[in-house]
Amino acid sequence: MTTITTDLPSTVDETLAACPQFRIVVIGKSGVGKSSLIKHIFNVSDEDIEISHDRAGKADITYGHTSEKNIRFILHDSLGFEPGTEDNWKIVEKFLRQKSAASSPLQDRIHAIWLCIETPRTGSRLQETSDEKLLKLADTLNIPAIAVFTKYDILVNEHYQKAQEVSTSESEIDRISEENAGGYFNERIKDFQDSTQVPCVRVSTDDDYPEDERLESLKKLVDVTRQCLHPVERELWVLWATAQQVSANQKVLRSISEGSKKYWMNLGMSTAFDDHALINCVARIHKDILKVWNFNDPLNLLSGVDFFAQMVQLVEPVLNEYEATIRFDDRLSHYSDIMALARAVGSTFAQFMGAAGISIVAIKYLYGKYQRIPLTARYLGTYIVDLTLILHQIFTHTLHMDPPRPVSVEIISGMVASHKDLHSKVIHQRVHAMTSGNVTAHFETEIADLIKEFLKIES
Ligand SMILES: Nc1nc2c(ncn2[C@@H]2O[C@H](COP(=O)(O)OP(=O)(O)OP(=O)(O)O)[C@@H](O)[C@H]2O)c(=O)[nH]1
Ligand SMILES: [Mg+2]
Repeated sequence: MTTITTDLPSTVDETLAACPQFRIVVIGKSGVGKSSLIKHIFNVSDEDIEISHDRAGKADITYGHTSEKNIRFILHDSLGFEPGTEDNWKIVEKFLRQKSAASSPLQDRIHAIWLCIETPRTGSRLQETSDEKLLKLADTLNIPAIAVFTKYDILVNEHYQKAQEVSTSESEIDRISEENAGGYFNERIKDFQDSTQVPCVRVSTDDDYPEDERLESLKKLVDVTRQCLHPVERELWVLWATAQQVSANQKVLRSISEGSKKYWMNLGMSTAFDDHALINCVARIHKDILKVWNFNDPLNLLSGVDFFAQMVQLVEPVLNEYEATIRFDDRLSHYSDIMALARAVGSTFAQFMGAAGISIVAIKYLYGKYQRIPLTARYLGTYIVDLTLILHQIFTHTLHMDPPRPVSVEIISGMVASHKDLHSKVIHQRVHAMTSGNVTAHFETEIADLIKEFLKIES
């Protein structure tokens, strides 16, 4: 797919230049569910990161697994410390010490550790001195660590069988088993939590576990991980939001904060875009938002000209009033006019937009110089809200699929169409109201608030 281009530098690339990949260590016994967790959180397959349990016993913590499907993380996979693997402790300890020195660059350091432990069940042991030793070391080295209790669904299933003895209603059995499993879990991990003081998160990646509960458990892990990141390393907040593939809200909040650093600031009234064609500004905003979402998009559909043309078409009604002020001759959108304009601006994309049915007024407006006028604020503001809501819908739609979940032409078109039917009119009216008088100095905050209001995100 031909992708859109822009000559403006990317803010997200600037933020992530010092540390482009989130380095995570995942430790746990063979079969505990490490690879399954990684697949779901980072939206990759076993083959993508060359890890599978067929290689049990061969996990080498010093090896950084990366994936082309998600370039924003590096995984260090390690077995736990079962009896007879004392050498492994020494290897892990040496590696953690090496990779945590405050003197080394942020990108070389370990940013978080997930210690995976199987969720305790009736009759199973939980406390392992080696686990506690590891968490103590992480604390000493100032590496954020989280205890991740895997296969939580098995515990719920145990309680499901008990709940069947007290109720016959399916929904009641589900409710009772979730509640009792939760109570049992909290009781079982209490001593561990008290002695280690690390956050404990229970997760499941099992297909048979209700989807809502499964996704909630994974989102919780993503949110807790984010909360553990040191506030002094704020670029890690953006990086984590970009790397993880479970929480849409983190993507939205970080694309807002990245946008607000430069290109969204005083939207329509800032000098950041002076001397550039408006289309370059829109393309920059579009591509920077995409960088934070970091979709599994091997065909570059979301940065491709087709989707960009769909977006331009969606936002086109914003130009209606402007169109009315243009002379009739200028409004003609004959194919020959578009070809002449395309030749004038030297763009095959302009031809493409013409062929896609976008009016010559819109094309002229986009290929004209960026102007500091309320219409520009309205256009860019509407574009940002529409794009963010559509990406949110694509993301949450694909979240229901098994990883890896690449985007497709059908999914994108479907989400654009449903957004157009359900939300775009209201959004256009709301942004129009914000820009009908003087545009406020912090218009970008109003735009961000509108996005959060629609998505019911509290920040
Ligand atoms: N019921 C249930 N099974 C799971 C869950 N997560 C993983 N499994 C199963 O547990 C087995 C081992 O999972 P892996 O993800 O390969 O475990 P691992 O920790 O990577 O194992 P090694 O690579 O050998 O160290 C597989 O059969 C998974 O399907 C879960 O949340 N619930
Ligand atoms: Mg594995």
